[in-house]
Amino acid sequence: MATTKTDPKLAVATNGAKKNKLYEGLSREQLIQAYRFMYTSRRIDDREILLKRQQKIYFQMSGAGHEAIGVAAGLALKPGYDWFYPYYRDRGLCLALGVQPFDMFLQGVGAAKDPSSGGRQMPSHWSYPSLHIVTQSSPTGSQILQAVGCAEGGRYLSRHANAADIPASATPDYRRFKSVTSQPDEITYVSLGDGTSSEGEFWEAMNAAALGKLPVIFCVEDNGYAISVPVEVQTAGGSISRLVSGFPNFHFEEVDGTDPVASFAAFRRAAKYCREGHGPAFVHAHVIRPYSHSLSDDERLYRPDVERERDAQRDPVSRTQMFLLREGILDDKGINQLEKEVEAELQAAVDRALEALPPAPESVMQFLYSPDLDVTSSTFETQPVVNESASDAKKPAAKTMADLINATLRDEMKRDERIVIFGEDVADCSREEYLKQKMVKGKGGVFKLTFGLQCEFGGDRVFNSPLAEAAIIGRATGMATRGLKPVVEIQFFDYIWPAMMQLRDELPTIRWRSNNGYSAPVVIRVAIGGYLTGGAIYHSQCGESIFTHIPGLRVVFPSNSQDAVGLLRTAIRCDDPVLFLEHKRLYRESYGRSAYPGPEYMIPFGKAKIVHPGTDLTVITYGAVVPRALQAVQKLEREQGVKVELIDLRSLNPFDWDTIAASVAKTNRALVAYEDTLSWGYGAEISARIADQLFDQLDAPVRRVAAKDVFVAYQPILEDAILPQPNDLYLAMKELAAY
Ligand SMILES: Cc1ncc(C[n+]2csc(CCOP(=O)(O)OP(=O)(O)O)c2C)c(N)n1
Ligand SMILES: [Mg+2]
Repeated sequence: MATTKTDPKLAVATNGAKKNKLYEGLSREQLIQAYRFMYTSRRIDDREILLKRQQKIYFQMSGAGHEAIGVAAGLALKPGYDWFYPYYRDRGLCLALGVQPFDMFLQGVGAAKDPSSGGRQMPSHWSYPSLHIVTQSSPTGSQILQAVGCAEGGRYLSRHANAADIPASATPDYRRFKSVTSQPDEITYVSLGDGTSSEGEFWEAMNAAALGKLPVIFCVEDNGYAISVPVEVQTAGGSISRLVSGFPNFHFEEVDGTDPVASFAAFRRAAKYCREGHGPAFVHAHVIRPYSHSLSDDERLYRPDVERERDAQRDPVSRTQMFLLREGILDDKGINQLEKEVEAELQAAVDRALEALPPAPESVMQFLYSPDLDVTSSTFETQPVVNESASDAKKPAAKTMADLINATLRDEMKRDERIVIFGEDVADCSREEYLKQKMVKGKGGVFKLTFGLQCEFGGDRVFNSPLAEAAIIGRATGMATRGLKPVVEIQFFDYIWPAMMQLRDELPTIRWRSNNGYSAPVVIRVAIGGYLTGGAIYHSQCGESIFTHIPGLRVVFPSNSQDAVGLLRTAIRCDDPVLFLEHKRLYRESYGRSAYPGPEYMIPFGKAKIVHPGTDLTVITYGAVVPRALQAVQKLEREQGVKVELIDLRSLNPFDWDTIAASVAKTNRALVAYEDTLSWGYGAEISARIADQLFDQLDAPVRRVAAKDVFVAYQPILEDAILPQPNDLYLAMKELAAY
């Protein structure tokens, strides 16, 4: 509970039983404090509205009508102990948790010293690490799955006390920059509006919380509207409580969220249920929205006066004031004095905030990636350790990419207890008794990349998720926020799209939008690509440029076993989120096999590899096109004597511009080859950069070879015609060399 600032002299002098009367556990002083928070919240809204009209701030979102439920939650839960994923109407909650009005005005003006984002995020998008209020975005509902992951992370850390330790001998990794804490009975709070309960991610989160019996309080603040859409058009039957009532393991509350005492009681019961470990709780709070949705909305266009007046009767601020008067807790004088104090405090806060300096324009790129651990640095450059001196018979066998990814995951899990692996089918067997009784061998992924890991490390470190991609990424993000290292799997790149909101608007934005207050260095392994003869349209897609287009996300794409080891280890140890693309066709290819280069082998990101040196033409590629291009390069050299320099980029963001530039300076010709569809693809950016920055070096146009601008078809004849083949590459190289 936040510390009280209320002057005890404000309270009406009482004696006897009344003095010590409790209201659902709240003392008279606490009720005065609650009123102070509520009144402050409303008056901050009013102030901000004025400032917005004066064009001194740039956006306003009010918490009006939601003050009582928010303050009640803040009083029932513990800042800096429990965890909070609020939404934009939770001004009352944030004040009760300890956020200062001045901090809120700093958000409004977008000050450099705004502690939530340094001027990067809108006001009412809360982020206060010391209070455990986790950075908030703007998509409705994308915080809910992260809250579930946060609760899972807390539970994991409580059960794995050693996970917090970092051996002094360990080479530097992300753990050095993450302090992890957890409490055995902590709760994660998450709130949302009634409209937001229509988002699919809400239902995925409810399911995951129920399955895991997780200590999450879901609070639906039901003001009856989502902008202009009324609840009966939003929620079948008009009641979210009714719809969720079948979820098992939940404690349910439905409460008048304009009544602080009833709201506090509901939260206290919910919190008790969660702290005792029974499972999640659902608080459905009926509130009002006395102001329009935001300052850009005029609710009179869709709400008649009669309805708005009916709501006004339930205004939580005036209701609470009446309650205090009725109960003899404050008299008129006390109310007046409290309100005057709040006004004076807000005036001073506004005056100071308006003087606050804005952020420096030069700072815009700061905190897109970790400022502590540079993934391109020599920290991540180690040499392979293979017993080369062994006699031929004893030399370690060359292994497939699939084998070596599995070996790398195993070694990293041994080294770092914060690593958890989950996704669809990644466990050996969810019904562990079958494994224990040796009735089954275990699956370990549809491509068997995680085979044996559950058996070795246990079902709480390697487990199957429900079939819900957004939930995989959202939960992983919440866990990583708590300091874990989730290494999750998306079974097929073709099915990554349900997670796109998390992948585009959440995961890569967390560090930047919180001004380095939070980070979530998740690793996402994704099986990608075609050349499968029969993979067809939904098992063959590429599309990496959609992800290299996202600032804040690292993207790597190995073409052989040894690179897969080095890049995956770097991905796991680094402090940024990484999309790790694994080409299905390369998993078990004979091309590019190698012995395991050892448990410390790493490759820095942004370092290409010259697969074949040459002087006549530069070919820039990656992934499954590397072996195809190599065939073409060898044929061209054999038949025409043309020496092609073949560059495997290996990592796509960051990418190795220096190697490209040095090669093109030598060959004066460049071809970019990739498996994805030709237009608007990854090669377009590389070609544009070459044309822009190396124009003087070129003796020929920059060319691209890629897939046709169509989906990948099932019939192999069609697939061959669609995807770039060695002969397409050969012809393009030959023509460009002769240009
Ligand atoms: C995914 C997404 N879709 C649309 C919006 C635009 N939008 C912002 S708030 C809002 C309505 C939310 O209503 P509700 O969940 O009931 O919350 P309330 O504002 O009423 O508290 C909409 C449609 C958004 N921010 N995110
Ligand atoms: Mg609403």
